[in-house]
Amino acid sequence: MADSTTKNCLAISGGVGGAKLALGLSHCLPPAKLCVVANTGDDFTHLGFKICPDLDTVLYTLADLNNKELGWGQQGESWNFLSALESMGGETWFQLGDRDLATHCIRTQMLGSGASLTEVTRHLCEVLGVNVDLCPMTDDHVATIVHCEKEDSEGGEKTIEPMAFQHYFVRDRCQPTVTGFSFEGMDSARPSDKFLAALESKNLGSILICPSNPFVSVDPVLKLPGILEAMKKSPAPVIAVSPIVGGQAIKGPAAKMMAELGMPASALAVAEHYQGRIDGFVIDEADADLKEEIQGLGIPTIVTKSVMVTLEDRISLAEAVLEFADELAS
Ligand code: FO1
Repeated sequence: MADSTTKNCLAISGGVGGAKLALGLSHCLPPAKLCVVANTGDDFTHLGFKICPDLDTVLYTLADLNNKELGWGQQGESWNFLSALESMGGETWFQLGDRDLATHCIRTQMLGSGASLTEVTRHLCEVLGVNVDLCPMTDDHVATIVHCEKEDSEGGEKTIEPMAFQHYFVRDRCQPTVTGFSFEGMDSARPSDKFLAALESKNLGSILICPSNPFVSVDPVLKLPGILEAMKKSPAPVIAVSPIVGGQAIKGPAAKMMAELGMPASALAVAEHYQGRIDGFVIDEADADLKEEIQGLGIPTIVTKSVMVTLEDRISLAEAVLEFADELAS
């Protein structure tokens, strides 16, 4: 068996695609060998609760509690809180299920008494029986801001309006036209200790960028001060899995964002976006014809089945990526 089973793996995850690959990896590696770092740029405080969508999507997926239809929150949810809230005139555009609410309540309470987001996440993993090392990219405040085109009421000249991520993603259903992104708090944010420790581990064999949105799920992680330098210093190869297959995003607004940013929604454009920050790239069989061009960027590339429908798909993609890491490392 490739020696990746003895090497540590660090997976950078955001959203559903990241959680799927994280699950596949958790079936290939002993828990102590897998660290999953989740984007926290989507986090926000809503109705007084601290909500961490990308952490919770991985947490629930690894605990097999995730709502597979919605892609967020828990399966078998009840919505009594939300309907009571609605009857009282509360904000219900961001739907909080009753079980999911317990997570936000515990997290808000622990943060309020001084715990770090890392400590909160460790507690949630413990109580939900998740023994993979899941941690936030940072314990500091970082908020992804989506810059959107705004027509003034008379339909006159267009202005650009900075929008909080969840307002863009959920309240406005990703409809606004995106012109760019910024990350509030980034300059003074520090990577979490767990993230840095995983990156600096002597036994690190692979750093995987999961098939997540490059702009709003991956870039916030890579833009944390010191991370790119630490990744370059590490002997472990950095491998990204394309979230774009056949010109489409498997889930979410990545393809729409790329079009609005003037980029073709293709795996090649994703590779160009990551160029200089990755050592290898993974594309789906549907995009096999792009392999030469991507390798022409100086990025070794493998073609495999990257669309994950079943658990077996998740596991075989994880195996393919770990094997690729071993090849690049040797
Ligand atoms: N996404 C939606 O499209 N609608 C929702 O009402 C919604 C609620 C929600 C509650 C908790 C949570 O952790 C995630 C939730 N999401 C919802 C998804 C969330 O906006 C996204 O998962 C990320 O921010 C982007 O990956």
